[in-house]
Amino acid sequence: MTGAGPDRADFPQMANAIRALAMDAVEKAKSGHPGMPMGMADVATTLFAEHLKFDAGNPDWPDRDRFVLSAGHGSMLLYSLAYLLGYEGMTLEEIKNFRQLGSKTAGHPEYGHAPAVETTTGPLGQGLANAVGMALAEAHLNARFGDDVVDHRTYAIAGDGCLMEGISQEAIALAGHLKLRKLTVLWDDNNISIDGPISLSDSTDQLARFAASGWATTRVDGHDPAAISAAIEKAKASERPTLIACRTTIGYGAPTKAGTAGVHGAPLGEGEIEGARQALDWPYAPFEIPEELLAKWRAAGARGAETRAAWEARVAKDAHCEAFKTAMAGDYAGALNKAIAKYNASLVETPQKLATRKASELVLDVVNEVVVDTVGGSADLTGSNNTKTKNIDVLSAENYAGRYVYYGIREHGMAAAMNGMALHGGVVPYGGTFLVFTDYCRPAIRLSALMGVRVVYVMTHDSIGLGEDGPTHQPVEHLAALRAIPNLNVYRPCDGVETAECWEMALKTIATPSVVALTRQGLEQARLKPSDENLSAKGAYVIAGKDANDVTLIASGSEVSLALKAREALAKDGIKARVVSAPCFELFSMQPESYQKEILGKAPRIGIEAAIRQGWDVFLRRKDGFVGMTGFGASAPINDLYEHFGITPAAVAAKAKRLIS
Ligand SMILES: Cc1ncc(C[n+]2csc(CCOP(=O)(O)OP(=O)(O)O)c2C)c(N)n1
Ligand SMILES: [Mg+2]
Repeated sequence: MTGAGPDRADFPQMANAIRALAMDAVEKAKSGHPGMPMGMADVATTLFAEHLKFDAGNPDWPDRDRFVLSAGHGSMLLYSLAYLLGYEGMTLEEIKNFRQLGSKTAGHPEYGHAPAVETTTGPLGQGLANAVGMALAEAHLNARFGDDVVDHRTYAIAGDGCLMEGISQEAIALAGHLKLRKLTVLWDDNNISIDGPISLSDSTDQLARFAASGWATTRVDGHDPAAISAAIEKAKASERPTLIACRTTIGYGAPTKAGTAGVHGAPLGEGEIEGARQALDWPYAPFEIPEELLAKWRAAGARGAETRAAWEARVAKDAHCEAFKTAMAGDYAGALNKAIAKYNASLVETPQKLATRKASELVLDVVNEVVVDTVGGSADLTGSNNTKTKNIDVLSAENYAGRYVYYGIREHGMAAAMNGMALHGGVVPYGGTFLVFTDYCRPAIRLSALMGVRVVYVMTHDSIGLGEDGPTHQPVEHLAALRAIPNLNVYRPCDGVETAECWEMALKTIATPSVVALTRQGLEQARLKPSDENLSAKGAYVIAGKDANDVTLIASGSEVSLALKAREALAKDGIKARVVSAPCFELFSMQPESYQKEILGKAPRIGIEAAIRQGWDVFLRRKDGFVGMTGFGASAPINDLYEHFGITPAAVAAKAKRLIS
């Protein structure tokens, strides 16, 4: 196993080093959260010095245990650990620059900024659900590649806040159901949140709640390393995920503020820090860590080096070595290119009228064959989202090697778990629900984008085109709301060919998540000519009337065929309309100005989308027109709805005539 670490007798002073750095850094920054790191210092010390499998010299070692600080406000806990353990780049200077522009030590842990930060946390509860995704990815890869290649655990520190957030219920229920035994949650059970004692707002029996979802549970004194260690040891042997309730004192060591909300999120102040130094028997200057103690921490950081080296040697000889490396690299561009081009050529040869959700399923048949590392799923809408292809099995507690997760009616948990899976690496997660319920996923989608991870959100029933289910199910503002998220590509393909192109792009953009918005209703195939190029890759392109210059009709998804019909109607009156298909606004915005100008031309423009106009300024100027929605939809058959809301070829043609007259 891992090499010998420091002696348990050293733990109290090692933990005090975390406390001191947290106090000092928050004081210097004049902002931050000292209470949580001071309270959880003993738990973190015990975990990192005795249990966690990691090598500070190789933070990206694929078989490391994952550690998630779900209570992200306690970021100084993670930064202190990273410095003390000797992660490269996490210097004392960085600690002193806590919360300053350009430092690695941002207010909350930001993925990609600093080593040891496995995920961005801060929005409470997200980290917990990320950890479930990481444990799920581990279980899957372990089943595929065996213990010799993949065999690690996932630990998360969660606070009262994480456990109160609704997402925690989705996450723990999913983890319990899937029996993710290598997942351990260390709950900072300190009875305090910002407004005061937890009794102000909650009286849940958390252990009973977790147990009801199939978890093993235990309670320890979070300031007793022996007890903490024994509980972690027990968790390692458990057949179920484990919750360890760690009873702690927030701001442990602060003479007057410990145990109160006052220590949660503000500097302690000079006098209180002085008192804490005395109470903790910590006679050192601010940011000073005695050399001998630092050496003990550094020894803890190097504990896993031998295990890591042995793993590398073993994996190099393993039969799964190549497949594992391919999975971890996650670059499928070449293989996808060929497969999608071939598939699209077949569609052009035999055009099909398809709902794009069905087209997505057909493309996924191809994708899942070529990209064997996808793990799909849906939040209880498998038959509607068309996310399960015939060639993949169900991933369950009995078959972790499966590639399809029945996430249950847990959109938020699904989205956050997919973030965890993508962060873990080795799998490419995609998952579906109705587009209108992106609202239920939004906090996690935002984090996919902020972190820059490849998650594909398959969002069907993308407009009033879904018909009778009515306005609760008909997205109108969702495309705009999603397009407002930076670093998120929102695709709305118009037919089978574009659907395949959009899927190809979604899988190729490794540092950007994607939403693929798909129709319930059937659409005529709009792309009928062969093309060597992925035309959707530039976000928008001319689909008809390249040389027309009276009016330019720009549409996405289901409205492209409508624009093509309007073009025909206008032609009868001698008006030449160009039609631009715009499957991805974000990719179009990234094109050079010359391309954008060439596509849009100089004529008056009309945007057409069965959604609100907001966000269309990518294409439309003040004087241009828009045909779409201005309010909620209604419950009725699809044709009646399009007629009722005036989204018809005739309405577009009439608007075009007004614009150019
Ligand atoms: C989703 C979300 N809502 C609100 C906040 C603001 N917030 C940060 S910490 C916190 C209290 C958390 O309490 P707890 O987890 O018990 O942390 P402790 O005070 O024990 O450190 C709140 C409300 C947040 N970060 N995320
Ligand atoms: Mg608390």
